[in-house]
Amino acid sequence: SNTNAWRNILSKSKPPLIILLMMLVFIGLAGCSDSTTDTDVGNGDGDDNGGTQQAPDEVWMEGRAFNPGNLEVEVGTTVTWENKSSEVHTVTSGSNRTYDELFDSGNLSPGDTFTYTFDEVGQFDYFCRPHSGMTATVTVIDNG
Ligand SMILES: [Cu+2]
Repeated sequence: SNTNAWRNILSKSKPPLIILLMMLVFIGLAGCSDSTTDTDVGNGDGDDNGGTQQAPDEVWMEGRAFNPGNLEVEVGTTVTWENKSSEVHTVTSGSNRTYDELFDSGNLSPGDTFTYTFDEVGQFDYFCRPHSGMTATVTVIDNG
């Protein structure tokens, strides 16, 4: 029967054929499981949903720091902050830990995002209300 024929082939060429079959199965599985693409790169719409690639208009809260600490963007850019840490943070505009009433995210839980559109050129300092060491800057430029 067919089954016996296969059994013969497998037993006569034991290691090579079985290894070849296993490699084919492995390659097939690897080809189907490529799920590393981040659909939010670059559009800054705040729906990153845990993507692993940071877009040029994103600031991540990692540990107790904003990363990057100084983000430079073109005027008109909507910046997205995403809390990648395990603590609550805020994105609160102002220097010397004093709110200047431009933007304030309120409490951002792990995984939460906040967006703000910078319509004017300048340097915009901001800080996190719960963590005294957590300050950063967005520098807005106009390249014409
Ligand atoms: Cu914080």
